[in-house]
Amino acid sequence: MPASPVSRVAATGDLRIVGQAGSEALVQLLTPEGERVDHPDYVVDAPAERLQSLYRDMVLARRVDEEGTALQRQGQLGLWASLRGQEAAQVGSARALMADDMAFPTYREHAVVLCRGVDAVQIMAIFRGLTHGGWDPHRFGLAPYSIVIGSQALHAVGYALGVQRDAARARGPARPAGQTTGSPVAVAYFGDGAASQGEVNEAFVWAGVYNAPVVFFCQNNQWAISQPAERQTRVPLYRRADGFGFPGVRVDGNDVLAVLAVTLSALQRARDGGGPTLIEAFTYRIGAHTTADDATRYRSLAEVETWKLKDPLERVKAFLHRKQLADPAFFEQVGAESDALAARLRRKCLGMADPPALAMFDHVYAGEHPPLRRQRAHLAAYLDSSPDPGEVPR
Ligand SMILES: Cc1ncc(C[n+]2csc(CCOP(=O)(O)OP(=O)(O)O)c2C)c(N)n1
Ligand SMILES: [Mg+2]
Repeated sequence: MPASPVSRVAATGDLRIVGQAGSEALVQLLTPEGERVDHPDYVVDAPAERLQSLYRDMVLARRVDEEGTALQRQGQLGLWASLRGQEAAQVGSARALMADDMAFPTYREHAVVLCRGVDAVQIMAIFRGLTHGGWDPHRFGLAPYSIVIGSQALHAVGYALGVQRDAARARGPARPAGQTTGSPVAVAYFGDGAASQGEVNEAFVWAGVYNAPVVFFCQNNQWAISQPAERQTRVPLYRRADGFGFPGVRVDGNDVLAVLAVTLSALQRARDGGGPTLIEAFTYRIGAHTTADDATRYRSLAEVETWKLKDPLERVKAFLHRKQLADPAFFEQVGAESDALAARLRRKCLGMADPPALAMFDHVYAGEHPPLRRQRAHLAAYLDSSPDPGEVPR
């Protein structure tokens, strides 16, 4: 298929994208050793500032993740789902998005959240159990986290179909169905395990049949809690797209440049009315599933150590060093920024006030209804009567 053009890609920076999704091999532009390699379908011309900025995003995301893990261990958060190892997959894809695109994350997309402009403090508030959502989805072009595996793939397709219909209505009935040039795109993030869910497969059906402007971004981090990826599929995940009638591409998920290039291309395709793409970002979950999991019970240390050698941050750092695209002052400045962010996060997190217990009933339904009213009244009466509000009501 022809190269994806033009205007929206140009608007995202000095990246030159050639080619299309559908390549058989793993797309890689930066090796684990930090060497630039060519790919016949994806050519990226990334200036120093853009590489520095991607590196900075990944450093800050990793730091937020480290603080999240530490705060959970100190009893300040109820749970934390680590993104360690997946920084390139998340930053590369999120930095390809335009402001009016809409991302639908799982519970692990902290770097995506940061790239969309949300304060990391809001992520902490979620894992501290203080908010139902954490941010305004419309303002940030980012749906709330979804714990229900795979559900957000259907949400993304529903949103994409809405975008498609809005565009069709705005432009008049003469437009061919699926023609959405320049329109926003929905991006569904999900994992290798979620790829087995009915919702994800139903989302593929709808997206394929209606040519929806959606990108399915699967982070194959090799594990779904304790289930290895080979228990989810007999073919590489990206090839599942064939059966639904749209292209699939497997990208080195630890290579931020390759992820950026592949995602930009898929987004452009969707904007041009070309329909969905499945991107499989081949990566690895370095940490446990969450702080409630002990990964040493089901996987070997050797496997983890092998993947650590493919660290997404180190390869960009090595490239920046080797090509003298960043001086020591840059790395010092990023380090200082990361320290300041961590200190602010800790201070803000520890200072968060508990919401009133009755606030748990707010915003659960669009409107009030009798059972909800009864439950709220029951809890209110209990709280009034009990000397110890921490006690579970019977
Ligand atoms: C519908 C549903 N079923 C089961 C679970 C429990 N669960 C939470 S995470 C998870 C594994 C998800 O694995 P994957 O999609 O690979 O994402 P990862 O956690 O590796 O990022 C499961 C089964 C859930 N949250 N929702
Ligand atoms: Mg997984």
